[in-house]
Amino acid sequence: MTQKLPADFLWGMATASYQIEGSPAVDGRGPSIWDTFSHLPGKTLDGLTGDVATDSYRLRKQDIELLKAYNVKSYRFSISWSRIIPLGGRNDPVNEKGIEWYSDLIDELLEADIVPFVTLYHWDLPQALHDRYGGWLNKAEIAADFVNYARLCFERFGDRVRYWLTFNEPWCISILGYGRGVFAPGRSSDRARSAEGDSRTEPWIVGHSVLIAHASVVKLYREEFKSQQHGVIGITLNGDMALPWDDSEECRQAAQHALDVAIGWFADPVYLGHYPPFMRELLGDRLPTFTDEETKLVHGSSDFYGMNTYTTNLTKPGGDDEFQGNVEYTFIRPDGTELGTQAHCRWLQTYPEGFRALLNYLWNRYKTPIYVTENGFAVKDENTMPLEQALKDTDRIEYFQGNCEALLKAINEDGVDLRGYFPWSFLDNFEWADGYQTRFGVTYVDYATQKRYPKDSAWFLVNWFKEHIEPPSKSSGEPATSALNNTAPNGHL
Ligand code: PNW
Repeated sequence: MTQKLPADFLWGMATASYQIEGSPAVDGRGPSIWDTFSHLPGKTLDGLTGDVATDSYRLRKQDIELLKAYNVKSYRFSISWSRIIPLGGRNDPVNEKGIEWYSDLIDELLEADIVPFVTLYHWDLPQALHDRYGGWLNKAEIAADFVNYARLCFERFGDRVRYWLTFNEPWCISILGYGRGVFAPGRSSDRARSAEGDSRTEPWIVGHSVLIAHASVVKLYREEFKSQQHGVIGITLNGDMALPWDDSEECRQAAQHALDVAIGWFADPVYLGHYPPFMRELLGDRLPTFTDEETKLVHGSSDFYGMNTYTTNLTKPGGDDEFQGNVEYTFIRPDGTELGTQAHCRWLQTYPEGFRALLNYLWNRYKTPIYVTENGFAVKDENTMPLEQALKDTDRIEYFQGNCEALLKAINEDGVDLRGYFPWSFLDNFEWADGYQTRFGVTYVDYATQKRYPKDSAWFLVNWFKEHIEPPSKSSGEPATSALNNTAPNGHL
């Protein structure tokens, strides 16, 4: 018998505001740290920015038509904070035009029977808050402003949104933004890169602020909105599987250290109530401590586990990169073979067994229902191929086929409570510091014309989910596919 996914399994495609919207100054939007950063010389590949991106602010209706053609059940997008509060702060004016745009998007998705899955923060902090008090470096101020922004979103969109994500990938926000200095705001101890910053302390301070801001917003939602709006809210963490390079105890330990810093840094406080002991060992008093009150606030502050994952690393002890737990990563096995197919990005190879192993690791450790909110592959050199060739994206299909089969087994054979899957990304888009050469889309975007062309992988996914999701049972009242009536997942949520 072929294995199936439950009728209410949520699958869809994902994007983020700054990566697709463009129109940075239209309808009163204020600048974000990514506008500033991407316009500085030398920060992004080819010096490119999100000024136009996939022009999705203007092409919203067209994009929704394409989502309909793909028959997705859900669409994950993020709200640009500075579109709806241009200066970002709790005493700053609200921009009704920006609110209207997202409100229309939500209405149009619901009309198309597509469930909105909304991220509040996908890295585009209002520049004014960075200038005013240092943004994420100032825990008390940023938490209060983030709560105010989230409240506005719940008030204005929460009657129609059942799935909320507070943050996308706090590890990336902290380490890439304040440690390595490769993402906005680009702070680092490396003075060749940045005039300001302290990579030894700031990432851990920022991570702590993000956890407090996240948990404060979840508290607000649960206390003031959940009983009327019936949604679920959680955080989404990046994290790739780490497997020991060989079967030595040292490599096994290295794998756990890698997971502790990549995932446990945020997941342990949220689901277990404390930072991983290894991080305290690694960082000493550079890692902030939670007050008792903060521990209470943070512990249990996510209704589900939002999982962004791309690859698997083989781990050996060594190196002095504390951002990956003083662990060395490789894709080359002891026998010299490579783990899988190489993507355009150095850090990404296919490895479905690792994806299944990570689902099991997270389920066993945190015992919380999982939504895979990002998973995807950038085909090597896709950007320089003729269009017809780029559309035949067999490496991406291989990647998704492997991971889809893996998730099916994780659910049916391993008993993992996995409730949704969102390939990254709906469209090729602005890949941050990597500009536009790295294409993660299942839809090709010709940036000269802004025309969209479905790649073969898009149709692969469409057909795969059509074949594998059980039809809604006739006995249950509401059809499971009705977006408006899609209630919160049941169980202990
Ligand atoms: C995620 N790394 O970021 C983001 O959520 C997306 O916005 C992004 O487009 C996508 O993955 C693809 O990169 C990451 O260096 C950025 O390991 C960098 C890394 C991982 C994830």
